[in-house]
Amino acid sequence: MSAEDSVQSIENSATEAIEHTNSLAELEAVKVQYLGKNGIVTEQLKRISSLPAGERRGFGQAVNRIKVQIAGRIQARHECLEQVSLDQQFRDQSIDVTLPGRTGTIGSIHPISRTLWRMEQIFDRLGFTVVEGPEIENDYYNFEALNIPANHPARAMHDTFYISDHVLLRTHTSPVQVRFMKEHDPPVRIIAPGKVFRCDSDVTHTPMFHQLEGLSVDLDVTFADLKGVIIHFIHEFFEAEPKVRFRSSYFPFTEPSAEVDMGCVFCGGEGCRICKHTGWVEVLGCGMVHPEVLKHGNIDSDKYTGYAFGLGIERLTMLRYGVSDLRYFFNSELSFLRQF
Ligand code: 2NM
Repeated sequence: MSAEDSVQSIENSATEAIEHTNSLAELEAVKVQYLGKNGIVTEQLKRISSLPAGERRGFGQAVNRIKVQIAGRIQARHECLEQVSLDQQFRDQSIDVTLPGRTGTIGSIHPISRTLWRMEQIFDRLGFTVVEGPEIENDYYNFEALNIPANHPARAMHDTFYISDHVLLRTHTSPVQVRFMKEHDPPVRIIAPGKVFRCDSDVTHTPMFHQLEGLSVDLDVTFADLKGVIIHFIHEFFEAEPKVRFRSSYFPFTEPSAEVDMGCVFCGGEGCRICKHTGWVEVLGCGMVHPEVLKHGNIDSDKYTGYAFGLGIERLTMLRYGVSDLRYFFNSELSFLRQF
């Protein structure tokens, strides 16, 4: 093989090696192999001085020509591979603007709060104002002012959480209403919602639950007014017009007293588990405020009359949303809460 031919074959093999590289590292290795300090082309350049004088020029030119050629091909391949790796990097790091964004987790309103707000809206439209008061009470406001005598069963230790001799957790929100009556002359038209506490815990009772009590005191307030407000409330709250009945009952703080039932909204009165096959479900208690209670509220019971009512918010929420177990309201199960 002539010297020129062997130089040409170096160029050919270099070209092939360059074209077969698939990464910048592979290309760098080829570059070292041919153009490095001990590379194939470099070795040829070193040979020049040992050649006969007549061959040096032609051989030198040939080697230098392939050196420039190979360097140019390496450069071109370098740019190509760099572009490929850049494209890959862009693909890997690209942002898909069609993906849904990362949102924060949004909470929801607890069903008890929802129901309370609903009730407040309904009573607000009827002219009632929301009043709040302490959850820690004394026995005067929780019992005595409400005409619950010392020997009444509701006073027994097993119903009331006592903090000390005369201090306790309120068992109903009525003390709020007594406090309000003491400070305001009639007309009084208030609702008192909030937490109440009873030492009672089983499948249908929790030691803390929520109540809403209403009170209206004015001249000539009658049981008919009470009936009108209660029936209207039930129709609004359930967004239906079930039958409503007032059943004679007893509370120490009202006389006369009644418990209110409505036609079962689940079976339409046919009878089901919810209404224990009676067709009726109990909704609330109410009555005409006992004169003794008005007196404790500094209200002249010869001049004024009033009605009052009390309802359990958990119970009405269960009826309204068809919740089967009271404990769902308290165990913070997200799959339950997210439905509201
Ligand atoms: C009920 C039933 C009947 C009631 C009475 C009073 C007050 F303070 F005015 F005397 N507030 N709420 C009452 C009356 C509550 O709950 C079943």
